[in-house]
Amino acid sequence: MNHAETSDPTTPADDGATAADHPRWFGALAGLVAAAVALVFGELVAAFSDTIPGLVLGVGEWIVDVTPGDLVRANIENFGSNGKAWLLPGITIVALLLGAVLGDLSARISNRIGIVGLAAFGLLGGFTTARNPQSPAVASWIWALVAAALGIATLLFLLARMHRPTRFATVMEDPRDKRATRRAFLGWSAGAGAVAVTGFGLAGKIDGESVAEVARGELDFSDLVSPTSGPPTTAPLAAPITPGSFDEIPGLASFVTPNDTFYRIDTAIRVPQVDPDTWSLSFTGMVDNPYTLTFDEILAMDLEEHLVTLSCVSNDIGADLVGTARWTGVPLTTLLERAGVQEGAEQLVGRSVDDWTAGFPTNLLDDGRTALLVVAMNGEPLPIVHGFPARLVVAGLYGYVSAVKWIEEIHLTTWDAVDGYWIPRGWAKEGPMKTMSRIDVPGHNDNVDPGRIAVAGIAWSPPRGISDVQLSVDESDNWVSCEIAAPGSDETWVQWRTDWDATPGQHVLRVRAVDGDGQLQPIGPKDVAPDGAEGWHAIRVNVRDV
Ligand SMILES: Nc1nc2c(c(=O)[nH]1)N[C@H]1C(S)=C(S)[C@@H](COP(=O)(O)O)O[C@H]1N2
Ligand SMILES: [Mo]
Repeated sequence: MNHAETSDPTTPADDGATAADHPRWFGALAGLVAAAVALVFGELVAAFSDTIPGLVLGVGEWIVDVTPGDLVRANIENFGSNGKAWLLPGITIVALLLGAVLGDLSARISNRIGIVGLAAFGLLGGFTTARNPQSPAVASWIWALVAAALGIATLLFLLARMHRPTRFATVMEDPRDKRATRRAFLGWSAGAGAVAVTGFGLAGKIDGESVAEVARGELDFSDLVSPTSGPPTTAPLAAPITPGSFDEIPGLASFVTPNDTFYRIDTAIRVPQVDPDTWSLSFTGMVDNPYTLTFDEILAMDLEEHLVTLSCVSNDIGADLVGTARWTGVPLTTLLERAGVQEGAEQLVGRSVDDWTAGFPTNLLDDGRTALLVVAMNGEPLPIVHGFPARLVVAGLYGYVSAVKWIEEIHLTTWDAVDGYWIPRGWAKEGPMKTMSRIDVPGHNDNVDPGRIAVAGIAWSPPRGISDVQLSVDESDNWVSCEIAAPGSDETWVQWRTDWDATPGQHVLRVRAVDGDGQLQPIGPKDVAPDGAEGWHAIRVNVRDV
């Protein structure tokens, strides 16, 4: 920028054209381009760093954190998967529009408005990017303020172009010619806009593999565990058992959920990228021997493998925020024995690298249920979105009170001392999983041919297990037991199937399960908040006339 031309950036120059001579949207365009330059600079910094987020992301994380849970209770839990899809584009658009407003006000009233406004952007960006525990605070602040400064410089430069063409243009055209001024302004704006767009594309390209992805790729877990650990005993089944699985039924959830289709729920807009070489897990609080484990130390321990069904408390009747995987890791009881849990330590609180927390009663571990510090999922290192390098999985508890991903601390404390992340946001402090069943085949509203067709689905009630699954047709009280495929354990779902003689017309199919203690699944319906949905899944099927 040539300072001779903008000696006083806060007052319009009095020679040449003035802002009032131009279409009103010129100022807005200048502001929009300036905001874009600042945002894109932030994206470029983020692309080069594993830990500094872009400005938009920083603001997004902050919004997720401060949104009152009771306002958007069920939705907010989904920020980690599809619920956040609108958030970052939304923030970007709002930021660009605010930039446009600032540019307009600057052009018409005073450049000070743009300077102060963009500086405020920078402060918000610095505050929001620095506050995440994964981010280096000082560097985050510096880059946010540099981004804002670049935005301000761009705005002042473009505003100055509105008042008078560049020196280059003066050689060729009359500097008093409004059209030349306009052409120069639009040219510079288009140029700066193109730089921003290019930068944005570049940021996407540069953003390569993180340390976590590289380290995960180098791990070989093919012989991590000798298959000695048998599944816990199963409940006596009232339903007929079929050996094997019903995996061959099209449309039915496979008994083991593949990693790439396993549901994902977390508050992380930016998936934590943890370097296992520098990561460690600490045992703290009410323990006699606080200690810290490295990733290699964990891998060297005796690992066990268990099939466990994990569900989100937000899983509604008939929904799919539930999955079953083969989890490999160290039993929590082994790790806690070494720590020496003190009398009165009623709660185990896990904390992740992004400061998410979940807690459950320590005495739940006394009943022998599977509770693992997990390093592998279905024989592979934990996928990054599922908690690499390590997470907790506790059979029979919803994820929000137990299944801490990217864990770095296990803290023993009293029941009242700590509330996990979702508790003050309106969810129940205790989160035992409820008995649930689901019809997968046929699908709701499917059109089928009359005759004998397979009806199939899943049912779960960890750690109690499932003893019966029953189907009813057309609201009848005649509940018929279905076949159950040999269950993995009481801690997993079961697949069930039955044959149904479909007659032409519209029909309703309902399913309900009985748990391993003989308790019938509650009829509900109850909403997912505050402690998990209840109710029998029903679907409508249209049977064709033939
Ligand atoms: N660090 C962290 N761990 C977390 C969460 C989170 O938001 N952050 N969400 C929990 C919730 S609500 C659920 S249901 C499970 C989901 O685990 P998954 O994404 O591997 O299926 O993770 C749990 N662990
Ligand atoms: Mo969840």
